[in-house]
Amino acid sequence: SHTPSPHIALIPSAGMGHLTPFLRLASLLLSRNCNVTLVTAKSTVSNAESDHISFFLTTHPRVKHLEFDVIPLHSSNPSAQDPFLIQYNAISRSAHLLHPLLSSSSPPLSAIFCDLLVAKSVARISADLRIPYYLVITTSARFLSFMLHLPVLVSNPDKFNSSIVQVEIPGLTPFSIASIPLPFLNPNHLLAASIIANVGVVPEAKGIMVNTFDWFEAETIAALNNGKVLSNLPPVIPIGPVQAYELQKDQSPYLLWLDDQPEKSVVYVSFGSRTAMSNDQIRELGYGLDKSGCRFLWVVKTTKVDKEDKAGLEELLGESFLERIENRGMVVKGWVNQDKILAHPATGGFISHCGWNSVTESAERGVPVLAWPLHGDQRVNAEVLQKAGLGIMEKTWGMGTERLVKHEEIGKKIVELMDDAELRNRAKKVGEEARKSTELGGSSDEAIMEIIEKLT
Ligand code: BUP
Repeated sequence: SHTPSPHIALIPSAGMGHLTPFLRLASLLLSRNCNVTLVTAKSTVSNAESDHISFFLTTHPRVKHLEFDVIPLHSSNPSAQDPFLIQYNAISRSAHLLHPLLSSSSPPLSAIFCDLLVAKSVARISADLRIPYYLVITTSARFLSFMLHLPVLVSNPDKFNSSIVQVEIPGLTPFSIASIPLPFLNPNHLLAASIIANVGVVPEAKGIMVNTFDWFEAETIAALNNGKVLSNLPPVIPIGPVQAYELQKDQSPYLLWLDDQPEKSVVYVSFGSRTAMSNDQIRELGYGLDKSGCRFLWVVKTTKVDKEDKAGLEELLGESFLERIENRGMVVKGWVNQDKILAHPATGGFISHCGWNSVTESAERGVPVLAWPLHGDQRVNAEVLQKAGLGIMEKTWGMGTERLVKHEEIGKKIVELMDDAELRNRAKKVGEEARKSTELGGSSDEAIMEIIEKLT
């Protein structure tokens, strides 16, 4: 007999960090014979998002696409400056508009998989239409624990303010205050407010899928699942690292350049799709890369949204810099295929802001990381990867320190990253464990199959 395939709606939030794992999951579900509807906001913040959505739909013609308008934010809130935060908030406030779209889906939906930032509206729709919903978490299980506790923390300002040393969450190793994003200490901040508004409905979800893997965050996942962190949570299900879908053959100059470099000799440098460093820090980083004597592939980003701005590299770094590094380094602006870079045999290290996708991608490829977290969940993520043996971090750099890091120290740390054979072996082991969990019969693979079977 023929069992009908489940039909799943996927609802991501804004920014590449949120969109990417949803597109990968969509591709995975298709390969497991599910019908998939992708639901996105009509306008995106970055070109990167709209380009990736169009490309994904072209290469996955079986996916249906629904778009919805977002209600613009009128706010004098000082945190309403960051275009991504504005969009998170707008999507969160507009998701109820999806009700008619989702209720008329054909074939009828079997489940909704959504981002935490739209959970509140989705929970209502899910209850009303009697369709189960699952959360898809795009950050670490450890940062998830922190977000789940945020309402409790902010209701107790005596224990949650910038003068405390650490934040305690039941069942978990305490968080140092330096790893907590300062905006979260203010419940009126747009991001904190959006999270607090949505975590209340988490217990109504059928499950919480996290783009992590059991081996990588075993203690945290166990604590979440045995009721230590919160007593009323649905199952927390590690399903990662969710893999990149096959892209076209890529002949980009930076990949051809990598082809010519010796094995594991290149340090790849990128701070993600929504973080720009100060010009002074970019300059020090450039000189630090030069000083290290290592080969490098450096993605420079001087603006928050997209990277195709024209601000000259020569102006920023000096003509002599670009001449000096000519045979040893490659500097790029614009979008690169990070997954291909990390998978390339010439890549031997990664200087990363530790956005969670970047962390899971280096885990999967077993590439050692020099963590340089800048904001948000990044420092918590950096601690996770450090603990798992995937990389190193200098605590006085980046988030929570507001210090200009000088090129001498940067150069030294890069050498440490690239020359440490033990670190390289540990990272390789992480890669093996990551791939074990996603291969047929691995923990993440089985978890996904179990969810699909329940929906069939
Ligand atoms: Br930039 C850039 N190419 O040039 P994160 C990013 N990526 O493939 P973020 C590229 O975008 P948040 C580029 O591989 C990863 O999958 C990268 O997500 C890819 O950081 C994704 O690493 C970026 O989570 O988002 O973008 O700062 O902080 O919201 O997690």
